[in-house]
Amino acid sequence: KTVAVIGLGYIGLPTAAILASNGTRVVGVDVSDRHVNAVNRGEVPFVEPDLATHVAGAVSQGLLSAQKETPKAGTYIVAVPTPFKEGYAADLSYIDAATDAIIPQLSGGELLILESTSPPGTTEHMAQRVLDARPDLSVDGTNERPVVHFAHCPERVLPGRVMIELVTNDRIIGGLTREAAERARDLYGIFCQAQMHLTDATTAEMAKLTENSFRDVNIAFANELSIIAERLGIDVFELIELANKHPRVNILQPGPGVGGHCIAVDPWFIVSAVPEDARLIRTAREVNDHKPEVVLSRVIERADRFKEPVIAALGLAFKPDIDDLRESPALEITKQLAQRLPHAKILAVEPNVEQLPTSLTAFENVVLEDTLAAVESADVVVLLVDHKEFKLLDRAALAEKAIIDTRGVWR
Ligand code: SAJ
Repeated sequence: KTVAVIGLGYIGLPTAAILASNGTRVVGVDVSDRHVNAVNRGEVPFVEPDLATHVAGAVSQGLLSAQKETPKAGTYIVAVPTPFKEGYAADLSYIDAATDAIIPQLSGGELLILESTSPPGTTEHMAQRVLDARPDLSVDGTNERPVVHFAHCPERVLPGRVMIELVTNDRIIGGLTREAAERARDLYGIFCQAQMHLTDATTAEMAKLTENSFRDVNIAFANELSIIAERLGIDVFELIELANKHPRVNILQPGPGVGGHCIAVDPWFIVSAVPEDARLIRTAREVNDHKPEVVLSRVIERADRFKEPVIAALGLAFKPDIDDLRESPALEITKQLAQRLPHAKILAVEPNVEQLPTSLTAFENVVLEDTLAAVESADVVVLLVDHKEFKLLDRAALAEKAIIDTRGVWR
């Protein structure tokens, strides 16, 4: 039976491609012409290692195609964005739109899987939306109506390793009913070689949010330590290294803030679901969101010692050795420097991009520069991302510079 994957983005397309390359007939659905056309040509509209081979192979074998309309299918996998809106509640409008497009295709017996990272209760919300529109169906066979099965199977793959981690990561499968969970397990078993853990849908939703909140809270601890250590005049990286010699201590690394579209977003879904109780999780978010401001004030303090300061800002991406700028604290810091120091010249360095990102082109005092050239002509050097190019930099080039190393790579 056909599997329809709704949303051909960073998660939907790899999932569609790996199902298809294992012999399943898959129809990908997306609102974007660019994505649909690219997939039908056997191409990938973004960068992810090995994905292109899977897509090209599956399309040429006739197992994968893409379209804008939601088809009739045996299984639907919904992998659309869940951004947050004002007040940090999740914006479920993409999930609702995908559900509404599926509803007229249902006749009973189908499996609906929500993969998008979602606040607790979203799978139930989706099921209720279906039942409201289709009182002739049920989720558990009540009154002998035809059953539509619902499950939440959150993705946990790391960008850059998606095609490997889809196969090797354990999977959490939360069903609204046991049968729904078992059906979903059988589907993921087509490509997932790791363990699959069955639970209910709300626990599965929370498990995903918990994993990313765990990381956020632990990074916040490291970021708070970096501020405390500076006040005490000690090196936070040495401090953490020493504390981590304890067999039961494992502190993460401080940095200029937390970026990406997962860890900086998902904890808010817990906070907005239970605002009174999620105190630590909220505080961790605030600590991490405040860190760019702390870095900015250090840089401005140093730059103020020069009449027309030249500042090299090393790194724009949200983490090392990628070109992804989404929610990047490094990008935000560079932009704020340009805005707040109009008399300064900002040399933005990002070895993984070819052009200055559009959010920086509006500033006349910013240019994209090579690592060495930027460092050589700078008065102040601020390291924002631990890219390998920066780790390898000849330390002699840094002599006489005012340095702010947010990642501790030049210690
Ligand atoms: N960071 C630090 N210090 C650290 C570790 C990370 O400052 O010690 C920063 C990074 O620089 C970056 C941010 O945190 O700005 C997030 O990077 P990351 O590598 O921790 O995570 P992501 O956002 O790329 O991917 C996470 C992963 N989740 C976990 O590790 C629990 C991934 O497995 C998830 O699939 C992904 O979120 C997602 O889609 O939810």
